[in-house]
Amino acid sequence: MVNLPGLAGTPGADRCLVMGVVNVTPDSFSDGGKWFGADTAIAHGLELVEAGADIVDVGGESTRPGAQRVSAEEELRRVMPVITGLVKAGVVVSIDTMRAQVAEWAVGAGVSLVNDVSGGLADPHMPRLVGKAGVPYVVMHWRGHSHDMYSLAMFDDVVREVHDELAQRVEAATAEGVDPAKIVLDLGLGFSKLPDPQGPGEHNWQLLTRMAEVARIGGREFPVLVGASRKRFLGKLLADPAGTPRPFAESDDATVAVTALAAAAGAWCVRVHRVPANADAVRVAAAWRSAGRSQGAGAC
Ligand code: PMM
Repeated sequence: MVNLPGLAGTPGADRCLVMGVVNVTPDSFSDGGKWFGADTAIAHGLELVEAGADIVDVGGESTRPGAQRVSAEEELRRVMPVITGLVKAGVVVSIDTMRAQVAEWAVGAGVSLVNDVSGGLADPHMPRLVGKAGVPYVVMHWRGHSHDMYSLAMFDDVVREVHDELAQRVEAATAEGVDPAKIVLDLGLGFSKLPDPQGPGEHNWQLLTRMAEVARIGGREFPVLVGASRKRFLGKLLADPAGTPRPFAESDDATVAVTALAAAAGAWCVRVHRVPANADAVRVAAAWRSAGRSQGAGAC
């Protein structure tokens, strides 16, 4: 396991980290099937590191809206050779899984972080396993499995409700032995959140712009991971005049814009499919924040 900056026992990060995505699935949201073979997936992971990724997130189960679950055996079959290959090459790897069984294998194989999009809700054994392993834990806001996630997208006040539901997950995880200093929160962009930029129920932008409020729980400011890359709410924002959403792979520039804004607002990490421009954007944001701080100091 590698210590990650900005989390317990490590020095503070001087910039937002970049997590590159390797989906070892035939059906993921924007890149399903592209990195399905182990060799291709490992090569892609190494390419992401070369391009500036600090962490490579490996997942073997698609969470796209409507996706059906795969078995734990199939999930493991997909991720095992990829994680083994990347860890052996010295890459800082995270496992994107909702299953304790998969996380347990991955931690044993040397991953540095467990990324659980269900925040411990999908598998009740997950928090205890993570607590025992002592690795950082990404707790994402989640209301249910992908096959019916939009029917769960009902909020009166999305910021308050996501905050309160994440607070419950933090409490449940810490009760099972997870060190709060190792918890990273994720807004769960696109997961049971409505994507229509004009609609009264638009959720993703409210969460992004009020990220700090969502992540302030019990007097502690938790680090935040932002997963906006290629999500539907960007495609909808960039729809053509006829209202046809921009295809996923053509929203990479918008992802970079979100990265710059989120990093400038203090995000701990961004999870992205195309790394190079995002790696530049977090450095721009770091310079922006640093100049802002020194000017603030000068004014006093
Ligand atoms: N989104 C996806 C998968 N894993 N993990 C975290 N922490 N946050 C996310 O927003 C997130 C995730 C779905 O996107 P993909 O299938 O395009 O990778």
